[in-house]
Amino acid sequence: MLKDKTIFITGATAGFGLACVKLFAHNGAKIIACGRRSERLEELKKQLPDSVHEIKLDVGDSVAVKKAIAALPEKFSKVDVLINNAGLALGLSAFDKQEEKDLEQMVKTNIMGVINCTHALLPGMIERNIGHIINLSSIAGTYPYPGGNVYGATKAFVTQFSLNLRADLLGKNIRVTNIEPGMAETEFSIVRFAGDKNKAADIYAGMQPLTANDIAETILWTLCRPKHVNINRVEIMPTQQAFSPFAVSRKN
Ligand code: NDP
Ligand code: 8X3
Repeated sequence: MLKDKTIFITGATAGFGLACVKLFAHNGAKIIACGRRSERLEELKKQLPDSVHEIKLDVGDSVAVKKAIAALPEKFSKVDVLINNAGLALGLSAFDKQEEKDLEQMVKTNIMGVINCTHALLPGMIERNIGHIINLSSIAGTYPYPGGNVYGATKAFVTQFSLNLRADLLGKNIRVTNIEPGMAETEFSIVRFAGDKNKAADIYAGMQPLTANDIAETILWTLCRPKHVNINRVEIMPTQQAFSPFAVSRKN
């Protein structure tokens, strides 16, 4: 289904990104897999030697992003699809209790990472008049929750950036899709709780969360729509997750 497509995936060492690498390679794509953990990237390359070009990359580093993209080998140099997936939440405390370095890291990765990769790859797509940008936002970018403060705001940026890109790209053969998942069991909560696996497991206790593969299959579906069809946004939740009434603080 993806034969002859070259797909640049950030955050390819775990979760949604890793599931995308495997599913898309299986469907015939060439993949540029990015992440900071080089041992995992090497393992991917070993598993999929013909399909994967791996790059150790921090997406928040704009110089490194430009350098890596300029140095792509010929076979992987014409990127058709960018999947801005790398991202993280750090902490679930009220804003005043959050660590400053964690707030900076979320902004750098979730916002600047998306800007850096898009800015570096979009000109090539415009020149070749073909492309598809898939951004990983979240339901946290639309619906507030306690402790979501900066993480949710970074995802609101991603959602609005996706829509604004669509406006800029009208008349060009470049599609933009914003993916907005709810609870999905990946390494996301382990990262959020600084490696505390028990705390992470509690988030998904007694319910069936989305899987990384649910998201990879959703992205594959958006990629495989006919060229004249742009899926603007996909909001996707576990059946066992829904909305609550507004919270109210009452006097006793
Ligand atoms: P994981 O923690 O499983 O994977 C995150 C990936 O991002 C890893 O490959 C990690 O690789 C990479 N990453 C993190 N920081 C950087 C960085 N600075 N530079 C490059 N790569 C980086 O999480 P998910 O797969 O669940 O999350 C993927 C995306 O989906 C994120 O943007 C997240 O916000 C979003 N999302 C997740 C949901 C969930 O419930 N799981 C729901 C909604 C959205 P490495 O550490 O090797 O750099
Ligand atoms: C991740 C989903 O609800 O934990 O973006 O914020 S949630």
